[in-house]
Amino acid sequence: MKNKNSYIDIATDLIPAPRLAHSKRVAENGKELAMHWKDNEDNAYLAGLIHDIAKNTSPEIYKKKGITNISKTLLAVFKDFPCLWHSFAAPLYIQHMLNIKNRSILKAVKWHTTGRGNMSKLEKIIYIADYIDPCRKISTISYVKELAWEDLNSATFAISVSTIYTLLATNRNIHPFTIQCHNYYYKFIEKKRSKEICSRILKSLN
Ligand code: DGI
Ligand code: FE
Ligand code: FE
Repeated sequence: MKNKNSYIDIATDLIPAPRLAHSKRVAENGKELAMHWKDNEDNAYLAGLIHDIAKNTSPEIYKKKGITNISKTLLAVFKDFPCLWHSFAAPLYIQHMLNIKNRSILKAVKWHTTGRGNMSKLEKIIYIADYIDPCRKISTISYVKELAWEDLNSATFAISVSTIYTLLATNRNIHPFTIQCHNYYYKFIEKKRSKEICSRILKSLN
């Protein structure tokens, strides 16, 4: 792998300015969380920096860039869940454009939007670091931030509640991995705790 500065240069070339500013904040948040939870800080920084690198791409753009091995499953994601293409399709783009092969980084990027059951520490860190970026302007951010320093699983559960609630309230379809993430962390957390988190999130969203 290259050093941090060369990845920042590559990211600056490939990511439009406002998105780059968000990506740098997610990288910094990710690094801080990794430090706190004793995970690899460099991997967290890099995953945060590139997590949205495939935003505003499409199967057409991939083909133009010479990325031809797009699976049918990915094409279906582009059609049925356009918001999720940029995360699910990112590993292909990152391997092709940046030659990053580190599987834990690729997975953290892939799952940053939906989450999933049984995530690695880095996957949870990037899922959370992305959500708590102030650009999102969600009322739940400060509470989720608080949870993230106490317990990654509680923060992950809180985000899944917030995401599903918001999707339902705006009549959007819910991806099976979004639900898988919710159910996994629902079961993981003590019932009294999940009830408390859920009511805090819903109160804050209403
Ligand atoms: O890329 P960002 O804007 O930084 O944030 P993100 O990757 O978390 O994407 C957020 C968007 O993804 C938001 O509009 C909600 C959407 N999303 C997350 N889970 C699902 C979903 N959209 C649908 N339709 N279904 C999902 O399960
Ligand atoms: Fe994203
Ligand atoms: Fe993001």
